[in-house]
Amino acid sequence: LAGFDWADPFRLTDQLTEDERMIADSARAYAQEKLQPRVTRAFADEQTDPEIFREMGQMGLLGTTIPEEYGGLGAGYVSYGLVAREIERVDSGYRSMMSVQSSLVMYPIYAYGSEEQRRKYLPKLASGEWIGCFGLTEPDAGSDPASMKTRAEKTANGYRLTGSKMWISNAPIADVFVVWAKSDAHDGKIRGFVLEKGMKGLSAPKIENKMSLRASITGEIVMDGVEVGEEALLPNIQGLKGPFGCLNRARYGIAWGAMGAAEFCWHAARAYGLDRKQFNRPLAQTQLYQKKLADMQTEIALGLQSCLRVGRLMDEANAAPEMISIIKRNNCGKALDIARMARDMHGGNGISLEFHVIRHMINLETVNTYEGTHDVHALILGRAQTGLQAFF
Ligand code: TGC
Ligand code: FAD
Repeated sequence: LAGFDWADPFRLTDQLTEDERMIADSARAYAQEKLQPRVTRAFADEQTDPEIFREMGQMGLLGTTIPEEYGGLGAGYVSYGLVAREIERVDSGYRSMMSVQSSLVMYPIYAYGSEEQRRKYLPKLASGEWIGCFGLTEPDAGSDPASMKTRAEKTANGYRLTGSKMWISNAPIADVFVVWAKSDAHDGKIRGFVLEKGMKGLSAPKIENKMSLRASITGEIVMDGVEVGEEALLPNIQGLKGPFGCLNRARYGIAWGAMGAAEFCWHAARAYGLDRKQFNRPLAQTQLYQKKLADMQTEIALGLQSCLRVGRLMDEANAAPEMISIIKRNNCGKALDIARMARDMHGGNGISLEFHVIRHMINLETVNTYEGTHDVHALILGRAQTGLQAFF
């Protein structure tokens, strides 16, 4: 029988291509060398450094799946997932910054945009020169985006947008805003628009005092009669499947990312237990400690393997959204459990930012909620297997 690598139980690495390994290695080197040293301060001070977008752009970490002719890396979804895992090993907020830019801003412009929109926006978003945000959620429309109130009225030359979006990652520092609104000119159907910083009537105030995802800035988007031309409309999509098409990609990335945060917590708990002695022996030599480590290892090994399977299907354009609901829901929930367990295993030190586990734990509360809450994904899966709608 072959040997066992405790840190890679199912030998995920062996299942990757040479290119995928290289992309993961360079994302890991960047994240560990450049992000890890500044995350504690950024989280404590609730500071987002826009320079990180430029750095990620230089490393080719923005728009991993977007073709090279538009500035992307032209790689597959497994590569994108591996990048998310490495960035979130440091902080879910940094992964959020990356995945909003890649899946929620670059992807819709690439998939639903005109050739002019692609050429205008994608290269600058890929390099990180421009920062993007995605406005779907509203103060009164979270899990139920179909009830959004934002409206686009037809004008002589284009549209006038009125409404407000809530809880929008990157918004206060964004140059490019992909927003979704019900359009009078299209029978009230949901349409996507690309707005730009500085447009009259557009503002993005910061949401203060977040206790989670503090290294990633979040804001509102206020649209007070923002007038845009026809060229701001994303021409090639209408209806909720527009934003959902983006969410499929982002949710998939989150499933990998959450496992990165969980792996950090698992490794930290193992190292802590080997180092710390109580009752004259290492904590790691107690049965309860080892059981917790075994639970973490098992859930992470299964979670990563499921991500790889769905990623391979995405690369074949053969994945169903329900598969993504399974891995987003389960991996976020499991990562949150693992982070809480790791926090406990660190004892009093576990509540200090210096040991990182409580930061991951607090961040994962958001990750479990955004992009469809844990329970909303249960309802998606319940509907898929019973045929019965339980949302309302
Ligand atoms: P429903 O009737 O299910 O569907 C309406 C239309 O949309 C289509 N559709 C999908 N298309 C592609 N992929 C999917 N996953 C799709 N899900 C639905 C569907 O086929 C239909 O199309 P058509 O042509 O027939 O009209 O819609 P519903 O209103 O009943 O939906 C209910 C529910 C709960 C499933 C849905 O609304 C939902 O998923 N809610 C959660 C909302 C959410 O995820 N918001 C995320 C906001 S963005 C964010 O959080 C970013 S954080 C990122 C970061 O910082 O990292
Ligand atoms: P609600 O929908 O009000 O849900 C509250 C609770 O009720 C949850 O437990 C939910 O599971 C439960 N619930 C809801 N409906 C049902 C039902 N039918 N049956 C049973 N239980 C139900 N949005 C964007 O558009 N863009 C972004 O960039 C973005 N970034 C975010 C960043 C952060 C830090 C956060 C916290 C959120 C972000 N969001 C973003 C918003 C996020 O997607 C929403 O918070 C999420 O979809 C949940 O919506 P809500 O907060 O309105 O909660």
